[in-house]
Amino acid sequence: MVSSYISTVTRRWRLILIVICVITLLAHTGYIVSHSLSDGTLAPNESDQNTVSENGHIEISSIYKSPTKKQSVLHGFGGFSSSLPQLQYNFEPEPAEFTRLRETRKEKIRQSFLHGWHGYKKYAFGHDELRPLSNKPSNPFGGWGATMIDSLSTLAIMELTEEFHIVLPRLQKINFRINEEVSVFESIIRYLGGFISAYELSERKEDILLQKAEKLAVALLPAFKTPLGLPRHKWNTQRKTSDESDTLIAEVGTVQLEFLMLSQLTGNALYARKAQRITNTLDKMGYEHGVYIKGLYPTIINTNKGRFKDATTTFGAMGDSVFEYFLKEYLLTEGNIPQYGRMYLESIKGMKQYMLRQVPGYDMILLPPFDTQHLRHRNSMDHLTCFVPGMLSMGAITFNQPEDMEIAKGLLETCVYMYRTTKTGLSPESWSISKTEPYNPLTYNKTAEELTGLRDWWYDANMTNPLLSKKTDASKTEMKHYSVDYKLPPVRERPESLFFGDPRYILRPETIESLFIMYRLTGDQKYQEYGWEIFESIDKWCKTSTAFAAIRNVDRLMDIDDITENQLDSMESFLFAETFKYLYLLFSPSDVISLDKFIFNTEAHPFQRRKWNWDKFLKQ
Ligand code: DMJ
Repeated sequence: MVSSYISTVTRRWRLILIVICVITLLAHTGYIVSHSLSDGTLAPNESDQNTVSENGHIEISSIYKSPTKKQSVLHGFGGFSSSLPQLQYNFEPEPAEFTRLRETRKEKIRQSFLHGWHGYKKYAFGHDELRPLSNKPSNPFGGWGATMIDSLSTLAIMELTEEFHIVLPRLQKINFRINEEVSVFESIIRYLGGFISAYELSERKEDILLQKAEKLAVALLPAFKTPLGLPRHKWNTQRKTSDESDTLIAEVGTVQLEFLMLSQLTGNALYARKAQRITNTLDKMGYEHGVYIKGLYPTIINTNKGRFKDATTTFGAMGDSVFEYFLKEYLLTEGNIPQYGRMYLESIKGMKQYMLRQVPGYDMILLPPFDTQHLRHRNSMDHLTCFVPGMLSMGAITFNQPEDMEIAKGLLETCVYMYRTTKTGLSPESWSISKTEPYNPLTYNKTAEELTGLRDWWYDANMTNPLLSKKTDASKTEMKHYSVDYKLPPVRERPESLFFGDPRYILRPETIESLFIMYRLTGDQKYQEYGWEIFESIDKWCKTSTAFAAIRNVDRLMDIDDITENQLDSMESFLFAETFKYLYLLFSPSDVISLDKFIFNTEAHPFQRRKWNWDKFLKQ
């Protein structure tokens, strides 16, 4: 009895020992990996190790390997180094006094973010938005808590860990099946992008974030069941219906990053393939679909026919992020799918050839909407277009197109000018300049005297080229790096032909986004200083007793006591997702969310760049 008992026990122990040995062996060979890696490290040579099963599911175990070195997730994957050209400037070590200034500014931005966040938590937690004057909640995005979810990646970046964890238990309650039409685009960029980014920034520890991301994607997928896979504009996730068959080019071209990421993280290739189908559809479009100029997609598209209903291309409202995503898909996938880079370059070529305008005598470049059928430009530009300088500058380095960097700088000067020239220091939603001419690098940013001088010099062999003499224009100042008493040049008088179309400032981020990117790419302190001025104006004019409000008219100077009269009872969630995040990063050390390690979705949710066999995965 006793001996048989002992031998049973011994056998059991042997079995346990064998199991332990097998587990250890598998862990060493990289076969066992959990979702909760401590530092989010992706094995440096993982691109050779992915396996895709027949049903399109990737073996998750083959994607991640045990980390070798503990590193903050804000610095990216330990082993990842891109094989594409380096984007960020090689920053020199900062002098201590500059670090103090930068950190003080960063902390002020964080405090302002917290002011708004606490107001939202107190009066509207779990709702989409807080109305910052009446302190009532509002729910324009399905009521799933847009501000709460849009804020997650910013909370992680600002290292507000406790606040981040306050949100997580609320996520369980969200039901994505509701009898209401929601915007497919907004749900993808704010919610899906927000969940995925937060999951990564939680070091892939908080599985609830990935689960919610997938649940939302599954609820939205039926909206993609159209003849060419183009998603509907709005979708009722309960009834699985939509009242509209037309949508916008930005809306069909702004799902790719999120769906590629979701597939990569879940191992389910379905999402990435849905996204790729849209990209392939766009890629094949020509005259018969209403595309008159290669790469310049018009705005309104019918999802049943896959044909455009107008001929106007814009890099602003309704068009913007389709162009942004071509480049970012290329960066996310490490150039593994050349199609993305080609489509980006085709669009930029068309834009440069047809759409850019310059303002005589100023360093401003305008990018107005353009009628691709009749080759006619408009005079207007909107704030949304101000993401373009950031995109173009990254594309300039990625594809070695130095001219694009100059254009990016000129466009950014226009966007910044719209802030600096108003009474509040905030930019209007849109503006128009009637006196412009086609952009020409030979005459761009030359004063009337310089141009006359050039003409005279051309005819007079004894004269010296006036451009070789010293520039006096204040805007053409030298690049500075770490000055603690930097003075921006005074703003120039408005050209007579400049008018504000929509004088509101609705807390938009695009100019700050471009300032952040341009600063990280050039190291030019001017961009930080511009950003600081904008932050001070937001803090002065938009702050309410509980949060931040949009502004009715940026060119109205109010007595500081009557400030609310010029405020609107609205605070979009992108204030937390984008505006404060880009400001904070503008004053963070340059290796925090480095652009060589991360790309941002269009709602500023960072995704880690990675090496992976995307092409093989999509072909399965
Ligand atoms: C954001 O929701 C996104 O950036 C989107 O691409 C367009 N604009 C708003 C912020 O202005």
